[in-house]
Amino acid sequence: MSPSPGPKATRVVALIPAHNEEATVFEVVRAVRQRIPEVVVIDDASSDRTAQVAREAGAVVISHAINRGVGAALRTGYRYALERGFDVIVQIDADGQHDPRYIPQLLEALSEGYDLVIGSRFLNESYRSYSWVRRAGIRFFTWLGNRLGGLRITDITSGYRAYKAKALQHLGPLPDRHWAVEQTLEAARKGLRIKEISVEMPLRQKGRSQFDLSTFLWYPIRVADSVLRILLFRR
Ligand SMILES: Nc1nc2c(ncn2[C@@H]2O[C@H](COP(=O)(O)OP(=O)(O)OP(=O)(O)O)[C@@H](O)[C@H]2O)c(=O)[nH]1
Ligand SMILES: [Mg+2]
Repeated sequence: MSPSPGPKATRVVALIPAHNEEATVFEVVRAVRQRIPEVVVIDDASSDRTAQVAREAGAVVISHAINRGVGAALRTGYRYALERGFDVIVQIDADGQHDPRYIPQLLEALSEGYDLVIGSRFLNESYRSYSWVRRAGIRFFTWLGNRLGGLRITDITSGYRAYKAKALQHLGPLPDRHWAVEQTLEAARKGLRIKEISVEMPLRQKGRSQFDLSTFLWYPIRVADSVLRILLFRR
């Protein structure tokens, strides 16, 4: 008689959205691979050597033909992870702001029963290095998400997250940009269990931020659009 199979091992994948991050992506991929061997970099049509450098560091690289934004890059990554049957997805930026040493804590919180774990810079002092405009924006959108989603979180815009695939597959597709408020609100309204952990998140040292004047001006409009869409159409 053949032995009965043991419990199925949890398959974890790390997704790293990247746009022109050749200065940091090698180190990030290397450090993530020490904790999660399967790393996928979604190269959002970088014009520098991001894709080559990520491949040299051992990541699978999926390249967009044109630049579409962080949310679109994540959409590509989620599809990859769900189609291949991964159980857990860890999401981490390519610019070095998200220290991979927090990965075990994110995974630990998932195994405690949470569906979505968010790394918060507001549970420690690192939020202080951000400009007041950015802090005020994060605080406002977090307040809005808490009010509308019945949550008690502190950093709704953080992109450092971990998900159970079973939970993620219930969420609708992300918008191309400014995806975080929409995703968190939808997750809350669909009853996903959400937890934050404290993550130190220094300012980006290299490369170029997604935030420029036009991003700042569009941000509230895009978020308002997302919030309305969730409230009206996604239940
Ligand atoms: N800037 C930018 N980043 C993208 C894009 N697509 C994917 N990314 C990646 O998405 C992640 C988050 O983007 P960031 O520009 O770091 O956004 P942020 O952390 O909110 O902003 P900073 O604190 O200024 O770095 C990074 O790993 C980027 O490389 C894009 O179209 N533009
Ligand atoms: Mg960043």
